[in-house]
Amino acid sequence: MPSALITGITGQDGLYLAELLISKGYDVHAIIRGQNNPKRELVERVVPGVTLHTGDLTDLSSLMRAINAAQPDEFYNLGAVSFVAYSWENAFVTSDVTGMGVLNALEAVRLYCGDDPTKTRFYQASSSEMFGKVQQVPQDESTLLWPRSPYGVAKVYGHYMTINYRESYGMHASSGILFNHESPRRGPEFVTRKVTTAVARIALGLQETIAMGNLDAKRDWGYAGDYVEAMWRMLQQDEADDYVIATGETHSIRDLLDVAFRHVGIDDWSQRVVQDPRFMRPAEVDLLIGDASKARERLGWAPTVDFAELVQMMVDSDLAEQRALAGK
Ligand code: NDP
Ligand code: GDR
Repeated sequence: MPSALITGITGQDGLYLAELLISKGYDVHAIIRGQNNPKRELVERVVPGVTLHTGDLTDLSSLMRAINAAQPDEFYNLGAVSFVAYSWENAFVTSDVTGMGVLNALEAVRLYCGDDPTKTRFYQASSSEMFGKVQQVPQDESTLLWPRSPYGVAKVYGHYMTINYRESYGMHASSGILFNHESPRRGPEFVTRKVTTAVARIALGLQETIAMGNLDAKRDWGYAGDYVEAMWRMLQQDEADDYVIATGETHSIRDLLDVAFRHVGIDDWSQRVVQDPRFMRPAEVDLLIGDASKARERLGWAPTVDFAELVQMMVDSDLAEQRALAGK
């Protein structure tokens, strides 16, 4: 039975990846942070077969303890401080966890592997935020990186450190440059979930308006369930490498609002959305659109859910959740 160790199990991707690996017959272990993590119960309910180890990406010895206990064939490093807006106000902790945490994870795997550097295969959750002020459209694995936030800078560090460990020690370390991916499990602070929750509440008469930042930014949004499949496929290759994972389509925040409001029968949302400078960023990533040709050719990977389906799936899920919360 193959085994895997995941960081970031309480996040969106951690849960989908754990479900995928369990369905493939893996013995799944995960690192959970904190003395009394409020999301432990969620993890135990959704993926009861996962063995949880207490640990933190900033604490190398805790990672070593977990890896020695789990003896994983595959290590997926999904843990991060991942909210871009938060990273300006908390740049140090973002750098520590999202940047230096990758070094700790690589080092834990390297030490565990001993004389056989490929004993445990490593996945790093890199991000399209590394492209930032984009130097090429669409973006692929060779596009120059130009991060625009402390989060983006920390991800660049983790990305190059992963490549460096592959080149220096011969580790099977791959980096997935994933574009935005969403689902009903997306954290409420991210724009898709913020919009779908608010639209559901407006449709149910629980809320009047939604306060938003920049409506002109464009993102390449895919479905998280598809993207964790790509992570797994990367670690099944003979050679480790870096891959862009994206849909190849881009949409603005306005398009997101259009699809979400239309799904609940509201065609004109202009009176429902107020612009709030609190949600504007010091430096914006204006346009992301990925070219995932390499992943399509080498991994046989393709997205299965399009933008409208994704947004509608999230609105439907939020309608059900908000109805239940309101007792409607
Ligand atoms: P989430 O924000 O949903 O989850 C982040 C996870 O990291 C949580 O489980 C959190 O645990 C954990 N974490 C935070 N701090 C630490 C720490 N000090 N030590 C260990 N774990 C920690 O992220 P997603 O699931 O959306 O994303 C997964 C990864 O992929 C992240 O690295 C993200 O940056 C990256 N990524 C995400 C994309 C997306 O569109 N979703 C696109 C590209 C990259 P806790 O509950 O304890 O806070
Ligand atoms: P992003 O995701 O920064 O791309 O990072 P987010 O959903 O937070 O923002 C996307 C775009 O929407 C604009 N925006 C708003 N964003 C939020 N959160 N709230 C608002 O009210 C709002 N109004 C407009 C933003 O300015 C931005 O342009 C996500 C994270 O998951 C990262 O961890 C990951 O690496 C990248 O995706 C790829």
